[in-house]
Amino acid sequence: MTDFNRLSEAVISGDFRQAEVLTKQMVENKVDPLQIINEGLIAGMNVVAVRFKAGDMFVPEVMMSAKAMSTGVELVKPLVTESDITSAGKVVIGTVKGDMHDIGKNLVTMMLESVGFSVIDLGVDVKAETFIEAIKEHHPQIIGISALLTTTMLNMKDILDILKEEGLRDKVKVIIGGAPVTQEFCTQIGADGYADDAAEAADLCKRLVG
Ligand code: B1M
Repeated sequence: MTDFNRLSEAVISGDFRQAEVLTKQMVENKVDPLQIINEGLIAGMNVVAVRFKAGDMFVPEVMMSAKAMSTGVELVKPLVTESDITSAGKVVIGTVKGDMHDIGKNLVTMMLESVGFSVIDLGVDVKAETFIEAIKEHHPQIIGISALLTTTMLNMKDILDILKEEGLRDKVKVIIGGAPVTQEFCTQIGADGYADDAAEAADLCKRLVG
């Protein structure tokens, strides 16, 4: 079994202490931080996703897996975001109203910071009005909205509507993402871009700020 497999197993079994020990060991052994995330932590979470869907894992167990994943990500984060690039731009990000999923959003945040964006993270269950207040306060070039539920992704449209009402739509680009979100949905609600994963989100933001 490779170290990546062991780390995936720790995520799957929700053993956050083991995830911490293994991630620390890999960091000390100078393993590429993005490989730790993709081949260890996300690989484990992908198995959790399949088992949750099949009814072989339940919410409390998935929460333990999420905790193990976040424990690993927090340890790797400083290495990925250790960058002396001056700010590439400002992004306000959050998970849409009604939705508590934050693992993907946190990875997108980390990836954006690693390519030099300064990111204001509004957290989860973020109301459209909160995005508006943040735009007025921080003047970002981009807002990023994440949704993991087919029900809550519909709330993304509310944010675009309220941006128009407030006369802010042409002042900020809007990007969206999350497991149920597609390019088709992005076009349908009139957002400026969709990204399939965190690395794509960083590329998209770079393109949008020109
Ligand atoms: Co939830 N959950 N969950 N869950 N959960 C899903 C999403 C689900 C698909 C599982 C399933 O049944 N198959 C399902 C939704 C079904 C649907 O809508 N059709 C579901 C459900 C039903 C629920 C509850 C309703 C369960 C319940 O209570 N009965 C409940 C809802 C709570 C709420 O939000 N109101 C719930 C709760 C939870 C937990 C709390 C247990 C936990 C979340 C912990 C946390 O986030 N802190 C959880 C988890 C972990 C999952 C699964 C298993 C994994 C999600 C995840 O973290 N993936 C998920 C199954 C799945 O997604 N297939 C599931 C790993 C992460 C790295 O990927 O988030 O997709 P992802 O992010 C990717 C890309 O999507 C993209 O980049 C990321 C990195 O590459 N991306 C963006 C994400 N955001 C982006 C934004 C961008 C750009 C790219 O621009 C701004």
